[in-house]
Amino acid sequence: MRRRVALITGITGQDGFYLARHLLSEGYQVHGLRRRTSFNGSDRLQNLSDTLNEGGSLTLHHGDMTDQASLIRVLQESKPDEIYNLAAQSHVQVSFEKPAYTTAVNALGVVHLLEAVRLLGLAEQTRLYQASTSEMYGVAESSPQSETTPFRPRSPYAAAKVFAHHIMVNYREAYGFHASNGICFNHEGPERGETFVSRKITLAAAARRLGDKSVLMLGNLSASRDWGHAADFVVGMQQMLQQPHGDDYVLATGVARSVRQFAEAAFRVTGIDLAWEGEGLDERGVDRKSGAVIIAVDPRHFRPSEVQALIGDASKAKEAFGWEPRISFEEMVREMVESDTARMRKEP
Ligand code: NAP
Ligand code: F7E
Repeated sequence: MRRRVALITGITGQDGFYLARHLLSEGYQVHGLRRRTSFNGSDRLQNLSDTLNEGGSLTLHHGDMTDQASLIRVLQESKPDEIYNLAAQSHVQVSFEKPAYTTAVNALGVVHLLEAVRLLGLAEQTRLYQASTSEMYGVAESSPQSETTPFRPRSPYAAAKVFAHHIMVNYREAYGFHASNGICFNHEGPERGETFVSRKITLAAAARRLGDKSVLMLGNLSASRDWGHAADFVVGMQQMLQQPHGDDYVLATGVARSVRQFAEAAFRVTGIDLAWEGEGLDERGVDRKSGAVIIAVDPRHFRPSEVQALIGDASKAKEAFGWEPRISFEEMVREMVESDTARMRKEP
């Protein structure tokens, strides 16, 4: 039987790593789109090309979502059965600093990809997944959020993703594309980018465990998110493309926690019991035992407009293809702190 062929844009990112690993374990031939950078050695990429590519089933291609010709070339070279569009300028705060670039990649990039598929005549044979996001709900009208909750985006990142979401639906309706949006709530893991709050916290917890006394500076401690593990979410992405028709599905755990609670869980792994003192800009997370200040607030991490709380309802995905997260929040946080500790021990 012919092996299924997948193309993953954003393969060098967190989800790209977990999805490539999952698809390779399912016997896929995997192609990945990567940008040329001056720095050639990210851990994830190294891991992908060394460990995961033992059977020669992984091929990386240079390209960029803003360069449609490069997408056309990669599609011609890979002829995928399934495309997972994970590429994005994915940092919400950075999107306020680079709104036009974020729109070019996250919104227009999706049009470049869809049109390339259409013009190359691949629409019949190729199924598409788009990385939609809970950020699209913004100041959500109701809780928990599902596929029918209206979008009220609060950042250039979210506004661009709303466009991408709708253009996927449009190609489904106009041209019969098998096109699906996975509306993913936050998902983390040891491969998470280091400037997202989860990884910032687990890196700081690991560093303190190894003797570092720096205070961790965070922004909005009250923000609340529905945090799951990326390894669970990529399974749902693949399952969406095995359905008879393209559709939109929420992937979420259904439990929300604050940034404070994330920090408490991470420092607990290292034996520190956090207590909170003061309010607003003067709030501090302190070690209950020693009184040492562990966390403080830096307003530079506040966003011009914030999404205060998100929590998802993934019952449609559960009903359609049995998707449910398997890894608990506590297990995930422990894995992240232990992984960061092990990496720091290796490379002090
Ligand atoms: P990530 O770690 O930031 O990875 C983003 C990927 O996109 C990287 O491989 C990056 O390449 C690539 N990329 C950025 N700009 C590009 C461009 N112009 N052309 C080609 N590739 C480009 O993000 P992630 O956490 O894996 O998220 C994957 C996708 O899911 C993103 O679309 C994100 O917006 C969306 N999403 C994520 C979450 C979450 O909680 N993780 C939730 C909902 C939706 P470099 O390595 O070269 O930077
Ligand atoms: O922020 C607050 C911050 O940057 C989470 C992306 O994958 O998930 C991610 O976007 C919350 C926000 O993730 C800091 O204000 C406090 O309320 O980790 P984050 P995000 O913005 O939720 C969604 C679903 C995506 O689609 C995105 O691609 O934490 N927060 N203090 C902080 N955030 C950061 N980054 N740094 C802080 O110091």
